[in-house]
Amino acid sequence: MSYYSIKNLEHYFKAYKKSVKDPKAFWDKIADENFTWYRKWDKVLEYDMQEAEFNWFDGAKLNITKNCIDRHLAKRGDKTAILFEPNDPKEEAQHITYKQLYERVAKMANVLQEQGITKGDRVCIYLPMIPELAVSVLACARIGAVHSVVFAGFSAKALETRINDSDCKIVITADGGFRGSKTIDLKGIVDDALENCPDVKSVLVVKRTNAEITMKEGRDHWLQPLLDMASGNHVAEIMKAEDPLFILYTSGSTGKPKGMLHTTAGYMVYTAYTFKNVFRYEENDVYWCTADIGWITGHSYIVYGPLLNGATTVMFEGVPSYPDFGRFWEIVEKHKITQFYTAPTAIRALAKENLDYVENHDLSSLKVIGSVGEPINEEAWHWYNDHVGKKRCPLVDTWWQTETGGILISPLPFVTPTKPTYASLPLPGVQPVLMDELRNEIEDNQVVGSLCMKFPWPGMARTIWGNHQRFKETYFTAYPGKYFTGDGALRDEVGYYRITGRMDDVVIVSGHNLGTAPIEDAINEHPAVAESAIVGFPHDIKGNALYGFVILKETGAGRDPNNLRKEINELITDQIGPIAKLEKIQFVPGLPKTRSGKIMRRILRKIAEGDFSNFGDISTLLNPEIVEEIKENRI
Ligand code: 6R9
Repeated sequence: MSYYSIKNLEHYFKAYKKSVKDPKAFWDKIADENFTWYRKWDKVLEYDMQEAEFNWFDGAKLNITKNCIDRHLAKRGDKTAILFEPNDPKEEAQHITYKQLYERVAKMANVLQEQGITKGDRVCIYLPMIPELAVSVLACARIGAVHSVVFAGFSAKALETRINDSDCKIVITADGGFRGSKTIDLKGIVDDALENCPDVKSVLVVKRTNAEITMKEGRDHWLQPLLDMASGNHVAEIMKAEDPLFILYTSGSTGKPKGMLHTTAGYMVYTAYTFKNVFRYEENDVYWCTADIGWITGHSYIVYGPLLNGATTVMFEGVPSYPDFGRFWEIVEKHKITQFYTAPTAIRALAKENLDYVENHDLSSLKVIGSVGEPINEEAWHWYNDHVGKKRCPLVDTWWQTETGGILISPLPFVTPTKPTYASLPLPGVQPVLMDELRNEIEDNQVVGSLCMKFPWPGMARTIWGNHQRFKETYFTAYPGKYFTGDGALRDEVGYYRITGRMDDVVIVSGHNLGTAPIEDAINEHPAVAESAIVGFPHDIKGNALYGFVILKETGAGRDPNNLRKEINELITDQIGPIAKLEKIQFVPGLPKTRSGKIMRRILRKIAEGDFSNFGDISTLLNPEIVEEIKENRI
């Protein structure tokens, strides 16, 4: 029996059972029947959960772009692969067929090789949501270079850290980017970042906004003339199953961002399989995920998963509010979108606006709607289900992470009955467990525990670039023998999972994971700041927003607090990006600390939330009196 495309609940249970009883046989068959290989594997899986070593499809040889593009050419050459919808609705959409995509990727691959990029080199991609972004990603994979896409909303400092951490040789960027009514000076940001990146030898620049920029002699090249000269054919590099495919940075709860490394064969098999089943993609569907390719959702479910299935995938350059709050629905109507995948923060923002924005558009093409990035609250779930899905389209609440490569827990449309706020059941091959503080498995229903995985799946990250020890410590030591997700969850009586949120110091603001530590580091650089602590608190639209508790030095005492607040947020914008700005800043004389000097964030979180009940035991604090004082002056 084939399990590549799950048809109904009984079929799902059979697949699931098989995948747990004999995971190797399960993945062997999926990999064997649905992809093109130069050589097949000798072993499906070898692993060691203690050492965090995973080896999937050992001995196999492949190129992921042969699977994303070449193999579709015979049957789907003239089918639209990428449908580009520009920021400005008056600019025409572009339909890039599989044939055209082949040629564009081939040209880009040839250009990269002419620039001296070879297998294993790291390439930083800092581009807005334009077709060249997907083309660059695929071109890297074509030649075996490791792409590191940095979200084009990150600051120069953040870009610099990421370029240096993975030692990128080249940066692909644009003269600028359009986002709603704004333009963003991407090239200027790259120039600033590169002042401290001595190893970057060349920069390729896409023309998008026609902004005036400076081109550094010998380093910077306009991309188009190079593409024009390049051949439209390219022989793909032959890659081993575990060769690196890409690095993508995600925030850690401490220190610098983690460069999660994904490899070739396992990631391919997993993203293709999950895309097919979670979105139930069928041949003439037009699938749209509103994420940015700068995040994992865009990697797995705008580029790789859809193209591996020969799908038409939409790339949207703009924002949901431009030119008005009807933009998403206008695009759904215009391109007759069948699967629509977005984030709760977008849903909450749109639900606040007049319902006419939705109702003025024909959404009857939709078949499946999805959510990702953070827990979707009940109100948002119902609004989305009622007004967008019209109670007719299953709403798939998909839980996963940068680290997991693909979706792990989600309903399958027309298969799994949905339940508001529940991500529901694990996908075949995924074995979640909930653990209590004593490291015992929680068997009871409705008890929150740490969400862990007790068995590997093909799409999981293999390491943190350059720091396997950190990978092991972050994910595989809290619960020995298991992968710890960092999330809390509970299970209901039928085995559905509900994700309750992060258990560490990562706050999800508008769907973006932000580690509080790097933001504190940024603030502490302000000459008037002595110390700071940042926590998340619930926010109507953003899901969470950031609340900063800041202790000032003597020098800050006489200063206008509002000016200080402005300066602090400017620092954060420079160091990390505007997404990390603080919603509220309270100046405090001290922070609640344990005797070992740890800030008691639990208490600060409660204060930020305005929940003054039950601070728990504060008697062990070094300075219990400070709690009262901070509470009194809460903003
Ligand atoms: C794909 C992505 C991962 C964190 C994850 C969790 C939260 C994502 C969720 C969800 C509840 C969902 N998260 N999807 N929480 N329900 N459906 O978002 O990756 O950016 O690495 O974030 O996002 O807390 O641990 P990433």
